[in-house]
Amino acid sequence: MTRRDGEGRTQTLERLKTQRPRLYRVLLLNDDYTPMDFVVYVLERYFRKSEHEAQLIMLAVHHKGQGVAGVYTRDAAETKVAQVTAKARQEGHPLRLVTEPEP
Ligand code: TYC
Repeated sequence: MTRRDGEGRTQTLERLKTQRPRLYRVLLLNDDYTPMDFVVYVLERYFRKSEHEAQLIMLAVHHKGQGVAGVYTRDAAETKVAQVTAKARQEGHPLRLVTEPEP
């Protein structure tokens, strides 16, 4: 942070609180066509989930319509969406992912 002192000089002041970047959720959206195995594969390979965790998340998305694949800084979240969407299209699946800021 900078401000002017009484003589017009610029002062640099230290910030007392550490700045943390805003975090974004990557949400997986359900659809009727993407195979369950592919969603589990994506969660393991791109979101570093165990097979068990990946199966639980995939089933939650299948039943509830959406679910959190992971939480990242904005750049990392957008990169995950781009990478996974590209892989899904390459394999012919309509899988969709979106990001949303953590409250
Ligand atoms: N609903 C899909 C099916 O029955 C499976 C699925 C799960 C698709 C999660 C997308 O994000 C998703 N094959």
